[in-house]
Amino acid sequence: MSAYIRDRREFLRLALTASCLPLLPGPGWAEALADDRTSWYRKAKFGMFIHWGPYSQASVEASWPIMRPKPGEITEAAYRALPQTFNPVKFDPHAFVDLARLAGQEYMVFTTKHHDGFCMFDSAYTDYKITNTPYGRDIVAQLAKACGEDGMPLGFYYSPPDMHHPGFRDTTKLAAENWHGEPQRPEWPTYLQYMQLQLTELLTRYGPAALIWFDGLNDQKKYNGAQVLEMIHEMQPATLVNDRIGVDADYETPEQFIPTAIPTKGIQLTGIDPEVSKRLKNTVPRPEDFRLWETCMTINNTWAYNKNDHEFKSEQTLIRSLVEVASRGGNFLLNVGPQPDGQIQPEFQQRLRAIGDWLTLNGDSIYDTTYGPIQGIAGLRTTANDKSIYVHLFDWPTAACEIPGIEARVLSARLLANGMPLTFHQTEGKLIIDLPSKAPDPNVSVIALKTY
Ligand code: FHN
Repeated sequence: MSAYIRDRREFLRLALTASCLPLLPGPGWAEALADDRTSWYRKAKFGMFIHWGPYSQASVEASWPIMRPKPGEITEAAYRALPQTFNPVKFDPHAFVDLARLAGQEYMVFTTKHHDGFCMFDSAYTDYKITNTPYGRDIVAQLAKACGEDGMPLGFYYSPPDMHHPGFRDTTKLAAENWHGEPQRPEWPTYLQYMQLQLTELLTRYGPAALIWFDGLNDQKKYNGAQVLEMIHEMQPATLVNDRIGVDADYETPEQFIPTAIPTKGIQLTGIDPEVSKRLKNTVPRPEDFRLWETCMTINNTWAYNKNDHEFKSEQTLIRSLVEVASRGGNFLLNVGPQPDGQIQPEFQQRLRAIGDWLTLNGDSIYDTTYGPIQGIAGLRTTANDKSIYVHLFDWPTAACEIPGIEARVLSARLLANGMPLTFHQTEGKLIIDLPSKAPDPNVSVIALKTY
């Protein structure tokens, strides 16, 4: 594990234990981070997304079976009955944290409430919750405690759409009829208040909330996002917020795709004009124009556990996706959907451990880096920090690697995985690096260029 990770984790562990978890951090803790709020996130680069709830018993996606029912799939009544049998007796929060650590994932985001409205925490404002199941215990509390003990930043996914609350929609109808929500109804303000009360529970009961991952779907302005942000930051100033409650907030969240250009402020990632995208594709923005962003992605095709989904991405695809994201300055939030018994399936574990093994040798080229100075060369990606440029090679060149456009003066070059020094020469902005015949890594090999 790179020195950077050890030191940072030590800082976090001290900061968190000194704050007498699970109570809120002591005075000054959050404020100390508040003025440098995104620093830990920019350094962490790689996180674990967790989609988990009673729906995992039915091998269906979270919430969508009642919002957009498909013939032959589970009925709304059967979906709503799932909590009655939910009993993940093998759930061990430390196992989730340990797997994230083995994968090299430096933060976690957990579904506290998905669109179906079921709460994986013991909310005082609803009976539709984990403590009213055969399992009976607060999952969020256990995960928060385990994360606090490990110094693992924990974020809360929270869905503003809520199919269960009568203020969000007329619940005498099937969700399929009004899942967008009905802000025109007089009951709507009661839902906004419910949402604020639950966010208050999440931000005052479970220790530091690294971030709130809203998932507002469409017409997000109806949630009064600016007011929600203000309330969040009154309780925890350091908590980051994503872009899915109708306000830009701290970072953008392309889902299941990696932007082809480095995101910049004012340019939307999705639906970008192809011409604009092409023009932006290989440009390297000024740091002040960069827009913080995070791609979230599944390992197979489903967010929730699905025993029938065997389309697992290969470890090479996942490692290269992490490199692709990091090379454009983004974070990579890779998802697991735990089984109904509380364990994470072996196919996910195997891939996550493989990514972790790669990061153990090459993590310095990902953690605490930003987008590299060279973009748009097939089979080659770059990341950078203040002292180095990291060249990621997807395909191993035969004798030498020729990189145009590196303006910084290169002081040394080495293979990151094994430290092997490399000879090179640099003329008119072109860098030519002599390479051994065999690639050090079958997935992505990294050359570290010291530039300062
Ligand atoms: O509808 C959800 C979906 O179930 C999943 O939670 C993803 C994760 O980002 N977000 C929404 C789809 O955009």
